[in-house]
Amino acid sequence: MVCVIGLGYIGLPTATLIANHGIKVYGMDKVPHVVETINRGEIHIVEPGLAKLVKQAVSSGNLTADQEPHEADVFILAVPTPFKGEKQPDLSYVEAATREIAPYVEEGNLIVLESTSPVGTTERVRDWLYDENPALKGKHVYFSHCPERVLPGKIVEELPGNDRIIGGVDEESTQKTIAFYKQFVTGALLATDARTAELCKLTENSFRDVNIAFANELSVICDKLGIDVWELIRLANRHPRVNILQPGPGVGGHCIAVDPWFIVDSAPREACLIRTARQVNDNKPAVVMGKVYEAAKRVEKPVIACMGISFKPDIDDLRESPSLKIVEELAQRGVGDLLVVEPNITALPKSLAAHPHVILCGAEDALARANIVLLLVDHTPFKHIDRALLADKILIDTRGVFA
Ligand code: SAJ
Repeated sequence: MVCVIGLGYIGLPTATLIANHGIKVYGMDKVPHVVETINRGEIHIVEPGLAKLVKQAVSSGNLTADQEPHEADVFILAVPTPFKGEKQPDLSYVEAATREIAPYVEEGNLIVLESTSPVGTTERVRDWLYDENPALKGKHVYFSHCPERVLPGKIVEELPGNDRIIGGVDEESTQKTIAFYKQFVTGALLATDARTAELCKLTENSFRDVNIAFANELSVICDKLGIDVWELIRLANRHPRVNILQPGPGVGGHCIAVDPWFIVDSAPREACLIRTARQVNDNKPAVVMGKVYEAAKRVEKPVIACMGISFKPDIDDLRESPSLKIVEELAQRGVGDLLVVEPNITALPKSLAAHPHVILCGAEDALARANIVLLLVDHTPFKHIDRALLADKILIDTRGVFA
């Protein structure tokens, strides 16, 4: 029996995968709507292919959701780890979840932390658990970190297939966790200790952030020097050992823009490159807005087609989206009429909906009316736009779709 705490983007697919391997799973979430939706066999998040699997898991009787935890052999913590204040990790959800399961934990149980966490968190989970349930002290309870590594949009494929890092607070915990994940993960299960596993996950996302920052910095340098950054990167990447990522309007989502700060917080003096990369990426929306203000000065009545507001292509996810942030600021500053084209949503988010100069419209309509085209997200349909429609417009292409 398994109890999964937190039924969001990671907890729900994980609970579902395990349940569909014939193991009884109790999913726990504090939000009544989430629990009710899942118990109807439906989902509350957007993730391709997941709905069918949840339906299967619930109708088989192997997946049940509840607002309370449940006794189990294995407890998986999949709760958010955002940051607070001056970019410090907020572990309050992990601590609350640990204290909540404590009365249900028995000798021999395994507690797995999947949430992306700063170094030392798995050990803190152990300490919080013993603090809440002192009767367990001296008995064998196992604790591991097994960080989630799936790409939103590809979770169904990546969850069973990706290799996993498994780090216990001791060797027995590591081995017990590997034996558990073997039942439903086909990727390799790589053993280490808890602290290395924690830093490994943070390292993966920081690696990506630093590399995106390199591309973003190049785009700013190229603007200054009058060079086409897309051509530059294409050419440089023909070197056998160069592989530059793509510049954009900034880095969005919950992970890459957050996790590097956990390293900076743990080693503030040492993590210079990682901190600078974060700053470069966080500054990119301002660079894009500067270009829009310049363009707006050159036309009498600016009408701006804002192409895409999600945080990455071909999804409807607007969370921590730099593109959305740019459009919100342009709206607040009253730069002109904003025609938002976002093929993956049917209504504008609240932050834009009430604004008199912002409307959601189709690509054709927007391109017909705009004098400035601001390409923010490389959605697939945008790649097929007839270039002739852009001929008389000022084009600001943050993604190189038209390059
Ligand atoms: N981006 C660029 N240029 C690029 C690649 C990405 O600007 O060349 C931007 C995207 O537009 C987006 C942001 O970076 O705004 C992040 O997108 P992403 O697709 O790179 O990653 P996420 O945030 O959806 O998922 C990441 C993944 N981590 C890595 O690839 C190392 C995923 O495997 C993790 O599980 C996930 O974070 C997580 O939950 O931590």
